[in-house]
Amino acid sequence: MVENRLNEMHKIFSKDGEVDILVGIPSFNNAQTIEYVIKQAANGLEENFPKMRGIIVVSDGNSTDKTREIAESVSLPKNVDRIVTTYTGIPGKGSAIKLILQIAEKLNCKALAFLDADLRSVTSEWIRLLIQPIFEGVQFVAPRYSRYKYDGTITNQIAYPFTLTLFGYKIRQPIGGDFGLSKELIQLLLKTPLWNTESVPRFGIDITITFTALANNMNVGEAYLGVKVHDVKDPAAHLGPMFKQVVGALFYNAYLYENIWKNIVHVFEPKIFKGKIEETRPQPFNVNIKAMEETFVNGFNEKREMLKSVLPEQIFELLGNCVKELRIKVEDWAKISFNFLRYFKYCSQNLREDVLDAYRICWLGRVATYVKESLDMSDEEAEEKVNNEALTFMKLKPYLLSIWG
Ligand SMILES: Nc1nc2c(ncn2[C@@H]2O[C@H](COP(=O)(O)OP(=O)(O)O)[C@@H](O)[C@H]2O)c(=O)[nH]1
Ligand SMILES: [Mg+2]
Repeated sequence: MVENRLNEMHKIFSKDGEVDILVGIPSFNNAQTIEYVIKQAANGLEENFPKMRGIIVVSDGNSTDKTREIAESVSLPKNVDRIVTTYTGIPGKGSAIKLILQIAEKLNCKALAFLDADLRSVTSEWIRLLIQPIFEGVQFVAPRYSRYKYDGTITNQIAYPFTLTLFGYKIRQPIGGDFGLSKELIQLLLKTPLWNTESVPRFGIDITITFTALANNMNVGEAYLGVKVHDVKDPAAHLGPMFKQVVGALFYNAYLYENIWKNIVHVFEPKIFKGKIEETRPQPFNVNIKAMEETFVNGFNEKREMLKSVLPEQIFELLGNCVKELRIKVEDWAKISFNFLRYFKYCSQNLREDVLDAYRICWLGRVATYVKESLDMSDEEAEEKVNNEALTFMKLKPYLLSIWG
């Protein structure tokens, strides 16, 4: 069925020769922003790669607003084609991305950039910064943004420190979503066995892209894209399912590549690509410290028996003390996190959801601590704090290896 559709697309879009660059946009109810994102993508292809053939693919999750109609109607430059399509299978960002990867492979594209459909700060320069390095031999380009100190709470407390600990790579936004990919990475991703998990077809796709590139020792770079303005989410109110999908996928990737990361001890700095990006300050917003702390304390009490059975005794006690003090220091957070990673590997499928939810509750306790510790910090100072904390995780890698067995 998918194969038929892909063959059809191949017939239409390959008739005048090869498509060089594909810009893929997963969308779901983005009627407010999709036109702007497509226009910036099209301008980026026209301005920066005028001699190449580009195609914009919108892979939509059956939006109930006018996302697809708007996407079909945006006018495009001569060197840019378009496909607006819906994917089949598990509803989620990962399924949308998989269809884009399949189209890119079928059309034999040389480079692929992903852009989120809810972006308000994307410019045509983003396309140059995500794609040009691929033509220069980089195989994976991750984004780097200026973000408000309380934005990116899953990234700062989990995805970034784990990426650094496991692979030694300072990829600051491993789940940023706006990526540049080479042909080799597209092929590897299509082959990952993790499509069968419950999380990778959903929000677990971004960490899967990053870990697949790092585990396969690809040449990686970062593109500095300035401020990321998109639809913001409050950690206590909106990030429940997303947390479980991102972290579940991170854990699955960690098991898949354990024999690779076990041997990595050095820190690598990716090459950073910079361009004409306007410097503006990220918009501050409030997070609800009290709501996070309440969920942490109440959640710990509700899940006490389960936590006691899944965590080693000292770690359970350590967590109990954190609840009493309403504070999770970064060293403790690293140890708690490593124990969840280790436990999840052996736990039965029907317990996984509950274990991830318990880790989510701890994470809210950790985010509350981080927010309180950084109240008086500038974004730059908070950035330095996040970097130092990730290095603390990395220094505790021997502890992770000791409990891994
Ligand atoms: N096709 C499709 N796209 C999705 C789905 N969920 C999210 N997306 C898209 O994935 C991108 C990132 O989602 P978003 O909710 O902004 O997540 P965040 O920015 O990572 O917090 C956006 O372009 C969404 O439209 C889905 O179920 N199907
Ligand atoms: Mg978003």
